[in-house]
Amino acid sequence: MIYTNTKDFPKSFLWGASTSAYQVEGAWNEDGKSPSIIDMCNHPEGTADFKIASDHYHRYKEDVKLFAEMGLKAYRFSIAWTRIIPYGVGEINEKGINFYNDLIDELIKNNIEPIVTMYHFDLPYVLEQKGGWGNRDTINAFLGYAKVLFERFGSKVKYWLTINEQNTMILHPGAIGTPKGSTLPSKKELYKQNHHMLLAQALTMKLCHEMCANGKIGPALNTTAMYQDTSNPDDAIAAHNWESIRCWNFLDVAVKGVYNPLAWSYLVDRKLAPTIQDGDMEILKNGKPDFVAINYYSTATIAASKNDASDVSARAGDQQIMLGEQGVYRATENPYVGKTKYGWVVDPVGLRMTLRKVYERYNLPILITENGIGAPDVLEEDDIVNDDYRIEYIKKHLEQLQLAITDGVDVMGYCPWSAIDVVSTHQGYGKRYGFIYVDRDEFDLKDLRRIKKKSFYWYKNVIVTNGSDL
Ligand code: BGP
Repeated sequence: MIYTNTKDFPKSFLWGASTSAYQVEGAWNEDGKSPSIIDMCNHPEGTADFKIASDHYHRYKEDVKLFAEMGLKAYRFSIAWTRIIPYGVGEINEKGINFYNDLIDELIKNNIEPIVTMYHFDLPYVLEQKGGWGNRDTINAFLGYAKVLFERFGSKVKYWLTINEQNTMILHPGAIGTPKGSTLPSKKELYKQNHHMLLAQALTMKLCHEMCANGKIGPALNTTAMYQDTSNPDDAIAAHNWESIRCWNFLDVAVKGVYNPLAWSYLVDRKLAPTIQDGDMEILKNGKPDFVAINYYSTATIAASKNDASDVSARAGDQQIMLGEQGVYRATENPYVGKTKYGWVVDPVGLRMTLRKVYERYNLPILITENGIGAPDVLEEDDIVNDDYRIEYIKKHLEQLQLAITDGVDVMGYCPWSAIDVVSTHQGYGKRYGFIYVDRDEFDLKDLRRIKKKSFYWYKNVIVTNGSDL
């Protein structure tokens, strides 16, 4: 659809940016924090670990000041469960509470709306040792943690995200890593974990509405539209399979409280379906989100399976390298889209497509909680970082976002990844996403100085003009 006029970004649009605790904070074992599964994982050789990260734990005031200077209206960050309840259940660590209280106060003082992710890949290691998400007790442990968050921060935080990219954790467990000495769980085990996370999420959404009068809560999945490779009807069925298994299987449960029927048939046929206990479906039905958050990076292009081993993609460890599965679908190349240096598809129009599909399917406001380009940024003389490719990437995505708004999609805000440079989930510090450069290398921590990139100034102007000057 080509419009004669595009709609403006809404006045209340949440212009934001994102990070997550383990990728930005550092201080991995300070002030009573216990290790999470992330802290206990092997890191790919040659890449930084998360122990110091961007040292935000010690520099959050300076960082928030920079966020305010950039004009951010919202900041999406995650709270580390391991700082709040180091043993996973029971005793509360007041030092952890204080850190997030101070951070939230600092944001509010600077007119920045805090958007809190409750769980971003970092399960307390003590719970992992008891079976992690495969153990049903973890549902109650999560609910106990959620209760503490709502009690302590509920009067100040309006927007909550339950679990970040549950579909990444289930479909690409290798991207998050596994604690040293353990192997990747089987698919059957992963779908059991998935069911437990879905129950925890539904109970948490209900609890949020009971405890926080103004609270708004939603899931934050990695959601992307797909294209079928050709007009071959078999490609169309395969692409539909992919979409149902990768996206709707997670979102349908989160929003409608039911498993996606196509994905469920696949799970049953492959003997992967989780055991549903009495009362589970009711729990899922009673958890209702107020909005849907999406992390969007790439689209997939899908062809019919050849039903042999060649269906399975080689780079299964990466969350945006689309997977194939024998007898279900295979991923193919799309000649109409670009790619980042790391092989992630760049497809701004795909964002519009994704927003249209999600809105039409669920009719809930949408918050974009991640989108961005990872690149090996270079710090030039006189503290300059010329990240024109980032400006180009975000500009094109915002143009499509505006078209989606014109299409009638209710988009609440845009929080690109990332507010400041952070450690990549599995590709170290060389792969940067931030508007603010952090002066450190993979292993040389240098002075961790903060430097505004070119994109910082550009995004500031976008915000100040409420998106009218992209
Ligand atoms: C998402 C994660 C983020 C972040 C981002 C970029 O899947 O939610 O935590 O890491 O991807 O990914 P990467 O760091 O692997 O480039």
